[in-house]
Amino acid sequence: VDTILEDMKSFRDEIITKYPPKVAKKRAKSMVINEDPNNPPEIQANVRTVPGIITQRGCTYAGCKGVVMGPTRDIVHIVHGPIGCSFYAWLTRRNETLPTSDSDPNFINYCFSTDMQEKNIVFGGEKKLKQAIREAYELFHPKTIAIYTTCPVGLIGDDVHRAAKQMMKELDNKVNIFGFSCEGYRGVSQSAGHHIANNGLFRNIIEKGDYEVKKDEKKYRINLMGEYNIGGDEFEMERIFKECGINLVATLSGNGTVEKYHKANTADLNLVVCHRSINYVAEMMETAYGIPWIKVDPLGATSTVKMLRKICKYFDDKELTDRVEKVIAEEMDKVEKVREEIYPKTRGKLAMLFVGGSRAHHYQALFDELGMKTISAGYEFAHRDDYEGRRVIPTIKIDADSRNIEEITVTKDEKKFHPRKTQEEIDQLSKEGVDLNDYKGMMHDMSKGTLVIDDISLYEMDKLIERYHPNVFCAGIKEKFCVQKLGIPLKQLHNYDSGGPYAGFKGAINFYRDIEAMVGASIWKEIKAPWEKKTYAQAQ
Ligand code: CFN
Ligand code: HCA
Repeated sequence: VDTILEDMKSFRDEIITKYPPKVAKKRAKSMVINEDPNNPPEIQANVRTVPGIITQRGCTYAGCKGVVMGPTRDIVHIVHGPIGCSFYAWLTRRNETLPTSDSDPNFINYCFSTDMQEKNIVFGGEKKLKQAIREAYELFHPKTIAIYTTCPVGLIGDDVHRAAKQMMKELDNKVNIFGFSCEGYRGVSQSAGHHIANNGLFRNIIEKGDYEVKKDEKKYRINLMGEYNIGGDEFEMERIFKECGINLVATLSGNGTVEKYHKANTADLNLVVCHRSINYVAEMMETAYGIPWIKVDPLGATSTVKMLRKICKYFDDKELTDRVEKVIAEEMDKVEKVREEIYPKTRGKLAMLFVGGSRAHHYQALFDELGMKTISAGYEFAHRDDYEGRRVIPTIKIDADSRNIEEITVTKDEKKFHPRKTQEEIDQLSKEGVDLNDYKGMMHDMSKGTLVIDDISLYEMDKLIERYHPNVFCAGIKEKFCVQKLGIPLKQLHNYDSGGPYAGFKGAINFYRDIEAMVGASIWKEIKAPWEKKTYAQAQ
């Protein structure tokens, strides 16, 4: 490993020199050697992909509809646009749902779209959208309908917000209808879509919720934010919280319902799993209602333990702490038994992770537990703080880009300000050493000399693999078969292929087993990468 890390500097420089000068200048800033993990170097992130480069990124619509809003199962999500946009966001993310009864709504299995045609592009699609809303209401009687705009809708200028208002009136306000202007091209990646979704989620749902904690309601109330129940992760977390006596009020948005979101304001604490996608709502809830948020990471058994202890530290209650420690001891016993058996087979192997805006960081802990070394990693669309870990000043500024959303001015004096914790109390907790906000980034947790690449290109990925032959490469479906044709197994960290859950204790065990099977399979040696064949001609 040490030799690899020494070589990485020259590898980086070689890659950059292959690019035309202008491109090289841009890419150089996004490819950095993590020289001092305690004081990570600056990295360029959240900027436009150089046109012509093959990127891993998705679009703003994907971030808004697919990621943040999509998992809410009692909303009818209507995609206003050509059918492909809806089709390609139809269950591919493997966000699981589990209604509690037949009357508990679950619309996730449906794919709602206005299926815009050329005629609608020329003459406008608002009529078609309104008809779609009418039909969806008659067929499914949802309490909430959300509309998502795709690129062509933005280009022709359909006003989905006006359509939403008109339809609410037509349906006698029996259904809450609102729109998201999340056209794919609006931002440089999914990230802009997260922001747009957060603004709409806060304004149209959370703000309309309850603020009163009823007398008979249980204590230790938390919300789980930025947890989307991929492969059942949220179910495993629910299980752990239940064992510990921690009360989960709402999860945003895995297996989520508007009904639960309306109770979110009654929680004591917000746990933020994916900071990238939901930090805006977390900040707004802290500012508006005084509910503090902490970053947590349930990926990896040790991270899960840390998460649980962090929650205990916040509540500072012996009864809770004792119960949680008992759960930790029992669960870790089971985890360790499996880990000890697998560790000798995975120890010393190499991993690379290029995913999204949080998993490329969180999953490194699971590889650490297997004794595997992450030599290179990067996000698709994260921001500098996700890498460098610097504090972002809390702000309640609403993105002016999301049309029809005015600045929200919620003051602490307003009645709805969370009654149980004032800002002064929060400040006091913080002074007492309660780790309210943990602002470490990915680079803090990586070894010295590792190569960190933002928005990696296909070319850079190919070259990384050619030079360092990792034992496993972690990315998504677009990369999967390119990488496997090079003789390297690819683990999808988005949808877990068909596996999961990977969060929590049971998840860690699943992950250990799946990775062991991948890195231990001899079949990969049979696949020859192009450069291992005689006929391979290197492009200059
Ligand atoms: S579930 Fe999350 S954890 S929400 Fe985000 S940044 Fe995507 S859909 Mo794919 S797997 Fe990925 Fe993260 Fe947060 Fe998922 S790393 S790219 S937009 N993501
Ligand atoms: C998205 C969703 C995605 C894509 C996964 C992939 C997901 O960003 O549009 O590229 O394999 O997790 O489903 O990130």
